[in-house]
Amino acid sequence: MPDSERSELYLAIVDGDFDVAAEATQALLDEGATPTEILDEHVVPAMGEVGDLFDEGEYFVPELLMASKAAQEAMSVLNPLLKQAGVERQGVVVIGTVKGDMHDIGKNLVAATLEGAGFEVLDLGVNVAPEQFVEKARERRGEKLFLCMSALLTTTMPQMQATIELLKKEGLRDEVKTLVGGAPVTSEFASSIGADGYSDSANECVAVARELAANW
Ligand code: B12
Repeated sequence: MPDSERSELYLAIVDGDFDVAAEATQALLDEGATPTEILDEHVVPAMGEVGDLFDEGEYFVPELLMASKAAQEAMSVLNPLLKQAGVERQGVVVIGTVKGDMHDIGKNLVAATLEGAGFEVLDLGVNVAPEQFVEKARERRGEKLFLCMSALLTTTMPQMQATIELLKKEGLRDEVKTLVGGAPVTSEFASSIGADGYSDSANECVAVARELAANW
């Protein structure tokens, strides 16, 4: 994208200027942009460019960390608004990034968007072991329960299958809908491990969860 078409927020994220990201987010809100538009048109594509720069060897881990901090500053302004937008209660979501994986920007976007769409969200954070997911699911038995797992590393994707297998072993599999996502995850992978749903974006995840809730 040429510099002239990039917003101040987009550039703040790509350049890792975390001290201006919150202010730039507020400026977009003041101009009338909705929180979802800001996510889809600024935060997510900017992180995509950061990923490309990393892939091309232009950026290294310190630049990634600065960019993530800037994206998180933007999210700190958007999260309360996404939550406020809440409508009728849709079900309970237990969400986390799988064991061995510390990436949480996408997971946090999905959590905030589901919360904004009316789901009660229990965020277990990062590096969540199968046992922790299953324990939390057991606590909320009897409700419309969604277990959402995020993975950004190919090496941690097998933890999703391990969690689904543990749900089966513990006799909980039929009571919980499992959704998986994260950059390396595909719908083929989701089907191959027996997950109930997959999406490559936070908004689409809401649509998938709503459909599953409607057909519970
Ligand atoms: C930011 C980042 C980091 C940050 C993370 C900060 C944070 N708090 O999250 C830091 C610097 C810490 C980091 C560390 C590492 N990283 Co990193 N990182 C990235 C980067 C650039 C962006 C990820 C991101 O935030 N994307 C933006 C979000 C919005 O997108 P997303 O996560 O995909 O989420 C969206 C969808 O996937 C979906 N989604 C996500 N979760 C879920 C869940 C459900 C249920 C559903 C339905 C949907 C869904 O919705 C989201 C919103 O639209 C990617 C590159 C890339 N292109 O992805 C590399 C990348 C993921 N990292 C990589 C690597 C290798 C590492 C390190 C091993 C580097 C190192 N040598 O130390 C460590 C691993 C640490 C660990 N154990 O986890 C590799 C992974 C390669 C692979 N094939 O496994 C990537 C792909 C970079 C690369 N090309 O090499 N990283």
